[in-house]
Amino acid sequence: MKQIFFTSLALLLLAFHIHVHAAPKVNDAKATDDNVIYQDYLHRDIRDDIFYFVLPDRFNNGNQTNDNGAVSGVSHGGFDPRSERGFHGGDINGIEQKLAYLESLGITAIWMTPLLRNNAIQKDGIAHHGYWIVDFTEIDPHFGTNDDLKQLIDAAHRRGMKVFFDIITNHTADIIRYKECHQLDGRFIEGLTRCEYKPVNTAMSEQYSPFLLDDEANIKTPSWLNDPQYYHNQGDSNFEGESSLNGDFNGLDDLNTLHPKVLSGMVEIYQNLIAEFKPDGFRIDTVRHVDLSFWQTFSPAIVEFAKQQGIPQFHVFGEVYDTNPVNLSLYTTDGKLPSVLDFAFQDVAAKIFYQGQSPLLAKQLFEQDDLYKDEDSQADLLMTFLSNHDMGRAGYFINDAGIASTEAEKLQRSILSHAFMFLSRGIPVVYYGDEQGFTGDGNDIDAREDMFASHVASYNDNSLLGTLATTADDNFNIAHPLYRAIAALSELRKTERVLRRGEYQARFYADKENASHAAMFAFSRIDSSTGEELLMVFNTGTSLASATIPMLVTEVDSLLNTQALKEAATSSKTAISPSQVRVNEHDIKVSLAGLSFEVYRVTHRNDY
Ligand SMILES: [Ca+2]
Ligand SMILES: [Ca+2]
Ligand SMILES: [Ca+2]
Ligand SMILES: [Ca+2]
Repeated sequence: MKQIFFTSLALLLLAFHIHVHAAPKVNDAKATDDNVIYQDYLHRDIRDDIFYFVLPDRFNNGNQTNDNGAVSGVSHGGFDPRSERGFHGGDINGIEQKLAYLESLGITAIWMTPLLRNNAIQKDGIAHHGYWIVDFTEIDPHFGTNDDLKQLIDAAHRRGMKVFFDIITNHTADIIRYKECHQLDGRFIEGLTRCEYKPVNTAMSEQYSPFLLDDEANIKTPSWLNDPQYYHNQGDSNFEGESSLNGDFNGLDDLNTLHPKVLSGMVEIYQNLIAEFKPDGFRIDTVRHVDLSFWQTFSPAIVEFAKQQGIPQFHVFGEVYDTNPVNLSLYTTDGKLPSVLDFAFQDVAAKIFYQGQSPLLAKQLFEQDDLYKDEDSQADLLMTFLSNHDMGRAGYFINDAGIASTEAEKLQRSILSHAFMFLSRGIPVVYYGDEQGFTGDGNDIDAREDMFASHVASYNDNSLLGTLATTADDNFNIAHPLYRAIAALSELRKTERVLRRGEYQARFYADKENASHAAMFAFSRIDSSTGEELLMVFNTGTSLASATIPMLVTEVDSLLNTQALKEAATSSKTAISPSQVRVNEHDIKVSLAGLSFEVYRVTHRNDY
């Protein structure tokens, strides 16, 4: 039998790599196809996209005259660049100015937190995040104008990039008060800080008595939103049971999404936005806090309307904040959403790459992929991510887990988890700032640092991964090792169609957690029509390990590895450790340095 043996000098941690494998083989015809795909945003399949999720307020300030929003009224004020909660000045113009930065990172789709006009200041904070909408037809003046957004979308489209809106149907800003909880001036009755949830499904069920302050009686647009009859009015959610569906999120007015007027009104609101702006898709907020029946009508109505508007690949994905694929998949099947954010993937990636738990978790995750399958959804439409604006960042989870012994190891863990995201099934979503090694102090506002030079003390005292810079500096560094790593992973994903379409197949997971190779795992992506296969091998442990993978192959070519991701970004030449792949009669044996991965193209034996 034919046997091929080759080795590469692979590097441990901060080492420089000498790449002796065959260079990636670029098929010219395929590269041309891919170029067409990546210019043609309108017809590009969503599985070909690479997302960047950004809070516009925290990204780039392109227009300092709008930093305080409207001249007066509820959408005025809140600019406070020293506060984690304040508006910091970033805006739509600012994103447009940085499209080249995103393009060279490999990004093909931008998802922005909501841009519609908000109630700028509420009892528990400031609307820098955009989730407190009062006007569903107009862009918030802190972020720009409707024309600014059209200009951004045009500029993105000229680069072949898609633009996604973050939409909300669950609630509006906190405008409605309850007589039982609030005084006539809107403040809580003395001694109260919230309105206890009143259950609906009991014999004693009752609602609160809603009222509006005189100067806020007509501030919502469209005007039907000002009528309290369209809201649940049951008080504040305690995030459990029925209150999760019917309760107010810290006072945010929870819409009665079972009311036909609310359903048709929300469909109309978002159809109008599609007609006006021609975005490429929606991310839907707080999906599990709205009745499933709402989504069953809303989602097909939106996708169908977008098609009529000439957006054939319009994509919708929901935020179902749940790590159980059984619960997530309920919304892509019964709920008729094309896709959801894959919180289960995030959970598993964090456990394996940040906490050092068993790679068997990945095997178990992917084994549940059939749950997502129906006529219009499947697991490779899931949106995979490692960090977000609510949970916190990869860099924070790595710090918090406490097992990384050096800064270099922390960087390595972030790179490795990003590789896992780009090489797994699903559509990768990079959280803004992760490519600059941002860490954050925790969740929510602690994970929303500025890309421009920040004035927030609690951000600026953080140490970032892969750089000596802090968030007090402007961080659009295209030489940052994470930026470089993500750019290389994006490039491979774009070049290798099988990474976007291939079927997942488990290739190696140790069956004993204490075995010497227990930290290794391997899976393939396979094109079922051509048999083309890429094999991904990961060593999630900190020391050199080997795995014997049962495969009948003649040839194994390396396409990308940890070291190649780092070679351009670091000049130190230390601790060199060999990685090897050897093809045997019935298997291949792969040895990898600690915290590294390698992608191989495998050629099957003819007699296989
Ligand atoms: Ca601004
Ligand atoms: Ca609700
Ligand atoms: Ca309220
Ligand atoms: Ca801090």
